[in-house]
Amino acid sequence: MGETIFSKIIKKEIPAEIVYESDTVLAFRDINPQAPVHILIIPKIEIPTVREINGLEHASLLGEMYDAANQIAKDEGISENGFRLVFNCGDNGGQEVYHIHMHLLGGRQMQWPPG
Ligand code: DGP
Repeated sequence: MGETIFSKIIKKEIPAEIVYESDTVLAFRDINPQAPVHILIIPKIEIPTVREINGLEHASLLGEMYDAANQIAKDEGISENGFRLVFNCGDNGGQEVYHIHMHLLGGRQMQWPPG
């Protein structure tokens, strides 16, 4: 399994603006923000895409990622007005980094459908 830029961020080999960290989850600001608040929430273990997620194995990890998203949304002051959580998967999903990541976007009115 190939190492991604996110593995280097987890190991603190390259810098990122980290906003949340636990033993299993890390969250940092997206380098190319698409909204006033744009944070990536990632597991510390390498899972390339959502396709490799298995409910039995990863349930608690996913729960932690959603807990982190809710906590960060509160910390960033976007919880009450609402926000968007997105996992891109594979080429058609627009995934660029093959280490699963939840995008937390907020601070403006989101549009639908997405591009
Ligand atoms: P996706 O297209 O869903 O794979 O999103 C990947 C996101 O990762 C994209 O919004 C830009 C962000 N990104 C890529 N490289 C870096 C980096 O080195 N640092 C940070 N903070 N974000 C990055």
